[in-house]
Amino acid sequence: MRKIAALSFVAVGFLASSASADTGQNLLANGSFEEHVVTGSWNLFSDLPGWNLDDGPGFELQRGVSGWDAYDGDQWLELDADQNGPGGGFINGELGSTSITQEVQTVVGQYYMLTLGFSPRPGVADNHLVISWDDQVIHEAEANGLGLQNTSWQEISILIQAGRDISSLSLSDHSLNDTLGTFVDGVRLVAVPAPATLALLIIPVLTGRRRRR
Ligand SMILES: [Ca+2]
Ligand SMILES: [Ca+2]
Ligand SMILES: [Ca+2]
Repeated sequence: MRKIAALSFVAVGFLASSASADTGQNLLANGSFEEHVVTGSWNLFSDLPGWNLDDGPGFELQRGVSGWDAYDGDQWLELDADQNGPGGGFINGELGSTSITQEVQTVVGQYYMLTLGFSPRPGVADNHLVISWDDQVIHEAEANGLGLQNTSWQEISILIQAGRDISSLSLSDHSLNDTLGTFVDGVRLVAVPAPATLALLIIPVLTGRRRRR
C-alpha cells in the first residue's frame, strides 16, 4: 500500500435516499453514461467524458440492447466490456473486465452521498461490482441475471466523508472476465449535511485492491 498515512479514513454507511441527495448537484461528470451517444445498441469507446480507464479494453456503453431499460436516461455502462466492439466477432477467451475512475473535487471532512444503479446482465449469472473511494474498497455488490428478461436495477447508496481535496471514485468489474456482466448507471455524488444519528461504520485503511481474473 502507498501513502497509508495520508489516506485517513472513509466513513461508510447506508441511508435511505434523502431529499438533499436527490436534489443536490451531481459533482460527477457523465455519471449517467449518456456520452458518447451510442449509435446502434452498443459500442466500445477508448475514452469517455468524465472517466478514466484504469484497466480493461475500453468503455462499453449500451443503449436499448435487447430492449432492456436503462436506470437513468437512455444509456448505461457494462463494466465487463468487449475487446473489439460491434462487428468484431467473439475472440476465443475474450476478456472485458474494466475498472474506471473519476476524480472529483471534494472538501476534507464534508459528507457526500454516492448513489448509483447496479443491475445484472439478463441471462448472465455472475455480476460483481466493486466500488472504491481513494483506492479503498467501500462496497461490493453481486447479482444473478439468470432468468431475467430485462435489467433489474438496484440502487446503492453510500455515505462518504471526504479525506482529500481531490477524491477518486472507482467502479470495477470482478465478475468472471468474459465480456459479459455488471451494468452500472446513474452515478451521483452529492454533498450532504453531516449525519446526526447515523451509526457510522469506520473502515480503516486496510483493504487492498484485489482483482479476479
Ligand atoms: Ca444513463
Ligand atoms: Ca460486454
Ligand atoms: Ca463477466
